[in-house]
Amino acid sequence: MEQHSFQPLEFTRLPEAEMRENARAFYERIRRRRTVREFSDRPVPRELIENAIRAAGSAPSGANMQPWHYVAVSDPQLKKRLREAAEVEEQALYGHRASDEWLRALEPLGTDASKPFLEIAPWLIAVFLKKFTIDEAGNRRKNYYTAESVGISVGFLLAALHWSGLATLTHTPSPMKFLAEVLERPEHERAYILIVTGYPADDATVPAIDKEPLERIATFL
Ligand code: IYR
Repeated sequence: MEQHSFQPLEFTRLPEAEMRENARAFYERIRRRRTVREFSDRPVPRELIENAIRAAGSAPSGANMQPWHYVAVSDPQLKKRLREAAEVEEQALYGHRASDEWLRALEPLGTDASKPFLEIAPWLIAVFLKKFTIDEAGNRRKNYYTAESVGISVGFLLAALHWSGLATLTHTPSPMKFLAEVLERPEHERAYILIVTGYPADDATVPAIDKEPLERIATFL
């Protein structure tokens, strides 16, 4: 393949004091993102979702293959179908599919097979991973580091939604095959995660959990 043309990097060098302040402010904001399971049905403008997906689409990816596809669902009928399909899988998961060890790990969160938020929240964003990209001529082009790339992109999406003032839930109904079926995605796309977003319910609660401090998660050499 021919090499890209190269252009000057757009980079703004900031005064160090401003960098420190930005680093602190970002941490203060992002650490307040919580996984929310109780949503308000208050509508959220589509523009917010579009811009969050644009942010996700700006993520780095293996050989810039951008191996993701985002399906944003606000249609009540589709949300109902997704909820019904998810609950069928989750009933099997909580009923017999999950190991005792897994169920014990979930116990503190108080989750169960009932997923009302899939109908209540104004937007569901289904994320698909593309092992291949099929071009206009129908040729399959292999993508690289797909799981890493989609994970990074979803990180951008979550940060963008939180930054916009929305609550998010990273939902991984298991198995997720129904997502591609209900949303009619092509066979080379695999469901990766379902992001639920909107305003939290007025009385939403979250588990009182904390994150490991820097010393526990990082080593500086
Ligand atoms: N998919 C199930 C179970 C579940 C699994 C994990 I790992 C979680 O962090 C939370 C839930 C559910 O959504 O209930």
